[in-house]
Amino acid sequence: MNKPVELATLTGAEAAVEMLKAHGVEVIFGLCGDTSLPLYDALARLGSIKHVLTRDERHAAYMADGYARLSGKVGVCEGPSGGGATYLLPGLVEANESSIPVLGINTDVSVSSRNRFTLTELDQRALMRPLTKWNTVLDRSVDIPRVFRKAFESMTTGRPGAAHVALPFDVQNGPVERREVWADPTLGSFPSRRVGPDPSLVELAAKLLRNAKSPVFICGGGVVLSGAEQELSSLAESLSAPVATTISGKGSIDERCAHSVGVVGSNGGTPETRAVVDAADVVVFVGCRAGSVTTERWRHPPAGKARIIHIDVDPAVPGTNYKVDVPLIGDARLCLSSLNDALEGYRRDADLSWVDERKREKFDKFEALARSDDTPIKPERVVFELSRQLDSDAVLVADPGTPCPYFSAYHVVRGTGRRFFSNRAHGALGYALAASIGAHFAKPRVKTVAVVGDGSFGMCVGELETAVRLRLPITFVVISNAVYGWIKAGQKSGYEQRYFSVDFSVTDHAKVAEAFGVRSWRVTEPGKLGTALREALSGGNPTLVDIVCQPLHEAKAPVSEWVA
Ligand SMILES: Cc1ncc(C[n+]2csc(CCOP(=O)(O)OP(=O)(O)O)c2C)c(N)n1
Repeated sequence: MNKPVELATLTGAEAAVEMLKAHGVEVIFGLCGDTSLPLYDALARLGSIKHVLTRDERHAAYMADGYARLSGKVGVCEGPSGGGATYLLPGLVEANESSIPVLGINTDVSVSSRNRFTLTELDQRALMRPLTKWNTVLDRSVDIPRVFRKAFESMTTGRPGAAHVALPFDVQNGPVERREVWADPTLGSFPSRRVGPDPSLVELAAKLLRNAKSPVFICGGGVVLSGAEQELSSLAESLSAPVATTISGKGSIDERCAHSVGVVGSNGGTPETRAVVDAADVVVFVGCRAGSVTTERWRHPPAGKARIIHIDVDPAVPGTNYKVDVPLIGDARLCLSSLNDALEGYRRDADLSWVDERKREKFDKFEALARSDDTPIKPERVVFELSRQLDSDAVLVADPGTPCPYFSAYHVVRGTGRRFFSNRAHGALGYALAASIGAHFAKPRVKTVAVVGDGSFGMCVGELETAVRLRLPITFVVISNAVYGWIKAGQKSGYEQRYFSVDFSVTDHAKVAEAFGVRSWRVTEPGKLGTALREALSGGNPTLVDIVCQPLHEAKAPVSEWVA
């Protein structure tokens, strides 16, 4: 018997929700609006997808980003037209540039209302085009299934990235044939459809590595994104090669092991880690763009000194910043695995104790500062006290300012995979609090902690309400110094201490958090830090520790340099 017509036809909003479900989406972060009413109604009626109501679309996108980084699945965020789109944008940009698949959905004014001075109308297609990997504004409801398939394929294949879909109000109400609603669910996770390297280039790279005297790996976010940690470790072992990482590459290798160098570059690197890079005669970049921060403006490694093998899934990356001897284009796991095969039976036994000595020098300096009882509390003390209390599987999210370079340098990741991250593409302040909420939804059983500066706190404080409403067991740590410290440190080192418009007034962040219903501590003495953090970390609800800290421009040995 033929099905009744009603059952064979969905509304556009229902089809959009079904397409998300078909790609395995379980949670969406977002904020309601007039143009989103059909979508919300479909989400309510069709069940199964959890909707996390946020207090700002910017943070909805950051939550989707944090969720994607920890779950390995596409993160989805949504908001209404106009301001909802402009507010969603910062998170999509960060995700796109950081190679994280995040789908942004903005509803929009009706197609029939376009170009008539309709409230909230803006050209979402033009707005999002330069900032996402793929985007569109729908004109017809029948295109919804095809558009969602394309968005997921685009986000999770090749170099992952963000996509944006605008759903006009009348498109949400238009018809879609149920039989058109289908998907390849593997496109909901990343990387999907891995591509391997050219075998002849693998042979060339293997030859270079066999002849190398002092090979060094520099790993970016690509290793963790691709899940290539095991292959990296096997290769590093057979070559007895040190493995350095970028900030996003933390988690590529267990930082306690003999091969690990730690983070290099101008944000989290130190002279000791730089020395290991400078000693290389062959540098292997893996899933790393060799950008200004990692290479300290292309000075480490110095151009022309070492031979370069560059592994990246994006063909445009190798050769952009260094003359490359062998480009290996493909998924990091497949490339490293091919190199392991090509080097089978080869073993280069080299003494790595010199790497260990450099690390010891670095951590001796750190510990001298970390044990200091000086007030205001030194950032090193904060890293020391927090790191030692975290379980090895805990997830730490660091904002720019003091948190990112200090935790990158001195928080030792025990184990592999994503246990530490920061928004390294654009480094917008105020990312970590929301990203930690997203991370929690991906891994609810592990402890999640966000460390933010007080400048950052001012940009994300509203989401404390989300954490309280949802009773999320996340600990927020505020490094409080009443200054945009990183910039003031730049004015000190580069502009003869002509401090200008960087100081702001002291806020009691613990009191602010308490007003939201967050259990909080304000710590001014180093001796009380350990207890406060222990109590905060053991809570089953959101907690916040406000730590009055030494500003960066007063630090004797700042961990990083200002590099424009
Ligand atoms: C949205 C945004 N605006 C401006 C900047 C430039 N910026 C980089 S670090 C920094 C200061 C950070 O201040 P705070 O969060 O208080 O941390 P601190 O450096 O004092 O530890 C600023 C303003 C930025 N990264 N993001």
